Amino acid sequence: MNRTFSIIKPDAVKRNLIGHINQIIENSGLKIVSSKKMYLTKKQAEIFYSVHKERPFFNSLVEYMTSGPVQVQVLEGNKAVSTYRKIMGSTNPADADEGTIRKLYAESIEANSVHGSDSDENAKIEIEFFFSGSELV
Ligand code: IDP
Ligand code: MG
Repeated sequence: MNRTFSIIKPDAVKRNLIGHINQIIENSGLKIVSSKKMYLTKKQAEIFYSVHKERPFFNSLVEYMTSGPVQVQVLEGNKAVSTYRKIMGSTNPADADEGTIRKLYAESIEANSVHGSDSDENAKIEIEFFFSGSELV
C-alpha cells in the first residue's frame, strides 16, 4: 500500500468532471484518502511546477493552473504512483490510450485535466506541500 498525489485541474473542475474522474480512480482500486477544492496561488503553482521553470510553456502553465479552482487529492493503493499514471494516460491527450482520463477528458497538452506524481519520492513531497498530517485519514 502506498500513496500518490493527484490534482483535478481547472479545465476539468470547470466542466463539472470531478465525480466522473473520481469514478475512474475508484474503479482502478485506488482509494481517495483526502480531497479538497482550492485555488492555487501563483506562488504555489510556480513552486509546484518549478522543475519546468525553464520550459517555454512555464508561464502559460502557471496562468492556466491558477485560472480556476482545482481539486487536490491523496490516493492510496497498490503501486499507487504507477497505477494512477496508467489511468491518467499520456501528457498529450493525442497520445493517450483509450479509456484513460486524459483521452476521455483532456482539452489539450496543457489543459490535460489531471496531475499525478511521477515517483514515490515526489508523491511524498507533493502530499506534504498541500496536506497536513491530520487531514490524511
Ligand atoms: P505530466 O503531467 O504528464 O507529468 P509533465 O511533463 O510533468 O507532464 O508536464 C507538467 C504539465 O505541464 C503537463 O501536465 C501539462 O499541463 C503541461 N505541459 C507539459 N508539456 C507541455 C507542452 O508542451 N505545452 C504546454 N503545456 C505542457
Ligand atoms: Mg510531471
